[in-house]
Amino acid sequence: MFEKILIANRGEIACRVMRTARRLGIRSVAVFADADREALHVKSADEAKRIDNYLSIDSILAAARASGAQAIHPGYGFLAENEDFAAACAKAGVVFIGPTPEAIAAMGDKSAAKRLMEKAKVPLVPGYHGEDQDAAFLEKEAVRIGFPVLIKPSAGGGGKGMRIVSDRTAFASALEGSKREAKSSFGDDRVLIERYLERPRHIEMQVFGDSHGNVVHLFERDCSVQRRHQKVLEEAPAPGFDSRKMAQAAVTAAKAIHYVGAGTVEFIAEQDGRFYFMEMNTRLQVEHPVTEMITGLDLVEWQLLIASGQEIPLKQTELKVDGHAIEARIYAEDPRRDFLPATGRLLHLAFPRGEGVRIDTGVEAGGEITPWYDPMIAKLVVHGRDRAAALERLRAALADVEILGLTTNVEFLRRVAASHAFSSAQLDTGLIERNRAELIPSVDLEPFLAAAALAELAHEEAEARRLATASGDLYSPWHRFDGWQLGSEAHHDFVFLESGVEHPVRVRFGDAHQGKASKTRAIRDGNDWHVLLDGVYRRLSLKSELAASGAEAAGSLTAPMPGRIVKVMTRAGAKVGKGEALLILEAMKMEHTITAPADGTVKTVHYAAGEQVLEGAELVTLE
Ligand code: MV4
Repeated sequence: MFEKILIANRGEIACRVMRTARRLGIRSVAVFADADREALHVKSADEAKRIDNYLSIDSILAAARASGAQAIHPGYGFLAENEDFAAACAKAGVVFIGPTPEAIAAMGDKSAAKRLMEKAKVPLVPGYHGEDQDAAFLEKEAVRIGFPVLIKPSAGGGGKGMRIVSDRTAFASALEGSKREAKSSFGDDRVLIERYLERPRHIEMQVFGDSHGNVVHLFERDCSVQRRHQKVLEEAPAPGFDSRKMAQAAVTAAKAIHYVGAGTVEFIAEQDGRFYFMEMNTRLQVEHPVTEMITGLDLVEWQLLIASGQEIPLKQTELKVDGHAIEARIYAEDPRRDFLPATGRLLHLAFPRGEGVRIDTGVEAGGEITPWYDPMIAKLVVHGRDRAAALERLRAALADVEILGLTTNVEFLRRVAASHAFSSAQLDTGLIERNRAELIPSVDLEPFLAAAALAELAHEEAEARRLATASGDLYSPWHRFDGWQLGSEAHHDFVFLESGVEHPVRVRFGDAHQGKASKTRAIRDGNDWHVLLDGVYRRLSLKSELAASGAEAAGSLTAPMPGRIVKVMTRAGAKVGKGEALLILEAMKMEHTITAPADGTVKTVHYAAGEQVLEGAELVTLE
């Protein structure tokens, strides 16, 4: 076994790999880009090396050499499925903890992978995945397959460049669109054509191969609950699905390419149970913990054993499913703004603990979610004796997640977990879209405004008390801290901003109403009140304070909120006068004109019309 490994990744998966390494007595080397100097994965490692970025093969191999690591775990994403990286590791004399470059390449090209699988008799969706890319020929193939068909880029995965075509007249332009997108995304415009399945389930099989020719499967995961190819909930086993034939097909697929290491064979399944090979992911997946929970195994340990040349530790007949597991991915994103990634500091972070609950995270309170990397905050994984028990644990655990500082999908996850569709396991890839109204309801801001207003009053009183004590002049009218009870004013007005909308609030003193008690947590950060009320988070900005500080004055050149640039009215080199409109940002269905704060010259325009921007993004640089 290795004595020291380098983890060429960041975030939760880097921390996850290090946990197993530590348990096995293996030293771990973290690598970090400048933005991650203080990150949890750096603190969790035995040593750490700075790299240029997580995609720099040279920089990572230099870190491996300098630290004396014998092997590299790539995690997922970044270089995990990069055959050049796997080959470069071999050339540098470092073990790549994963499959061979040949196996990565065999599955990287989706058309070639399907041809290989066809030869191995793994079931495929009826379609064409040959080399002939002539438009008229492909159209004839589509007619032969039968509409609706799906055009997919050969080089891609994950839905990019895919086009559904419902009849022959729409084929030619859809083909053009798919090829254009494939070319720009993958640098390769070859496509394949398949019959389009309307309501498929996404079911994938976990497999392992070793260098002695053994292959086993670790059962399936149902990942049907997705949103635009982003998985939301994953579970194992797949409810109501007999996976025995799929397991055989997955083992056949892995054997066909002499697969070594952890891999996932992805299928789509029709509601009647028929299934077809989609692609194979040649890495450890984000959702691997659900498999660990139902098998009681550590998949990273298996990866390390296999990479060091050992045999798979168990035979297929020794592998058993115990109970049911569900994973929920907690993201910094705003479901109410079409799941736009959210950025900011995690002001407060509390996760549930307890039997059958596992949290995999790579951040801590005080840490930041930046636009540079994936906005996943944590994976919450639960286990129970059956699906109902696991689901009950999921609901209880999600109710106990507390995150303040930025918008997350936790509320959305709670609603999915509570929905009839998910509870009754009516799983297919359209579950979220079909239930959108139930899953993303509009919310009543009133209790949040009340909580923020009261928190602000208490804050101002405490502040006045502090100033009075500090000044020594307890009688100055500027240093009143007698609150409202003794004061003559009958009310106090505030204006809060939430998602770009103003909300006036009047707090009246003296009226005693019987209210409803709520569990509330509020944190003030700058001019923002971060409020968690009965588990639901909202950020409310004090408008008057904003105006005073000028942070969001008319001339701000950063995006006041996430949105899309609809129009750019200036260009680099242009002389602009104070107040002149520079560009228009659309957010929350409103247009916001960004104007020049002073006379000057435009140095750089950072965005073009149509582009999405994150909150706080610099839009224009003036000089
Ligand atoms: C399909 C399909 C329906 N019919 N292929 C999307 C990404 C890629 N991995 C495969 N995908 C799909 N391929 C045929 N012939 C529907 C999807 C699909 C999907 C698949 C798995 C999980 C979520 C999905 C969401 C939308 C579409």
